[in-house]
Amino acid sequence: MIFNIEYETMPREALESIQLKRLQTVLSHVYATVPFYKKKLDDAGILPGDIKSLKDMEKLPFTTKQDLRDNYPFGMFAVPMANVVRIHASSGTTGQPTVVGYTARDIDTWAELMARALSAAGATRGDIIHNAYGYGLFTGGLGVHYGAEKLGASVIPVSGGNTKRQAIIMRDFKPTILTATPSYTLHLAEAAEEMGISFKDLHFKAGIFGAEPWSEDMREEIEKKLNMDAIDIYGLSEVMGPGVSIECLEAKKGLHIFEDHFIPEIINPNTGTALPYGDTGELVFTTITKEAFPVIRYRTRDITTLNPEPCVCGRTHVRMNKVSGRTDDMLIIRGVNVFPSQIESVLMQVEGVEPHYQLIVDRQDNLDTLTVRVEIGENLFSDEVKQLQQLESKISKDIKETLGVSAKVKLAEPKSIARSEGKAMRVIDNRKI
Ligand code: DLL
Repeated sequence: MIFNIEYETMPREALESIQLKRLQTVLSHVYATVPFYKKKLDDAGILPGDIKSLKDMEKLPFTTKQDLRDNYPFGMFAVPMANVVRIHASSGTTGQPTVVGYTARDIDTWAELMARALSAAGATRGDIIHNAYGYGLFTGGLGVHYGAEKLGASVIPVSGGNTKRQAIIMRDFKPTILTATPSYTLHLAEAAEEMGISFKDLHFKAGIFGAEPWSEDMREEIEKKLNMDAIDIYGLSEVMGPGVSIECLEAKKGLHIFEDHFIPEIINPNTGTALPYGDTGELVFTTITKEAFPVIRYRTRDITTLNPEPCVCGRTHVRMNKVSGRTDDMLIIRGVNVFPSQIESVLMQVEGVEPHYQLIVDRQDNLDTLTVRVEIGENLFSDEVKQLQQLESKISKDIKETLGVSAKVKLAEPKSIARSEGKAMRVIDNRKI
């Protein structure tokens, strides 16, 4: 089912004409209400009225995470505080948190888009949604929650953590859709298994996984192990939260961006030049319907590619490929660029290796070293030391052949790598300390 068939299957020309009108309105709005945007546009010598086509967007200056931090906490809000009904914030693990606000209409828009997203993943009002995204300042929990209610589904607001209780709820309430980070899902499955609850006997038809990068191979692993369709959902607090884009159940190939609300661009992260469809680069978003916290050409740091080809599902909105990583998560190991998700892909191909891993980067004698710690299953763990050493060498060789980078592989005991209740921390970069 397509929740909002009119907008999601709109011919390109009609969509672009709506986008332009909305863009012009949002530009006038931020120019009049947010001193940061007024100054940025004045400095660039551009007035909102100068943007006469979507192509003209390239003239607009970018907005960066640093800009949001400089205006902490509410300096980027484009409406008076009296009109803000909700505040969320990013966790701020890499610095000052970024704070975002929503008007009542923004909350409605978000609920509508999340309902559209859930429906693209096959959810209907008859579904029971087990929502294990964290509730709180993180946008995952409440974002999915409002969308599920808007769709008319039954939502279980279980949030992250309390994993054993979650397993019992999954067994007893018989939810049909799971929403969680992929890493927490694996943890949940493992805990359930230990309690004698197998996902194969549960009632899930689909899982809607996002908030962190996960590879195609991880999808295969989850689908096989947990017996459900695994759908990728993407979003970020600065742009709205979950529900900026999602894969459709029909194709499961690329995430449709809700282009009637967000204009995506791909740029070269080093030069800032806009790139054509099909090229890989940094994803940039302009929000065109938000009231409290619009962003103009916001640099996400996420790396992907846009694909405008028609989709079997009938949606006309452009698709973004699975995010391979963030510009700031990319490891440069002796000059070779590596994303954690690429290592994940290699690991997932190895028989007996579990989807729990950690990448440790060090610098020894001015040389970068990469150590990959990966868990093995109980079956392998009982093997002879020699066999395990052979496996380590094999994985190391696979990584070298596939990615061109040398890595030391250390097999870890089953369940020895810390599990996440939200976003997984895969990389320990000791070079930064
Ligand atoms: O993670 C919103 C969200 C919640 C999305 C639930 C999907 C599901 P933030 O905490 O602001 O918002 O983190 C945003 O997470 O810029 C990406 O780097 C990463 N990210 C989000 N979804 C995906 C995904 C939420 N599907 C940042 N694949 C983004 C890869 C993702 N990375």
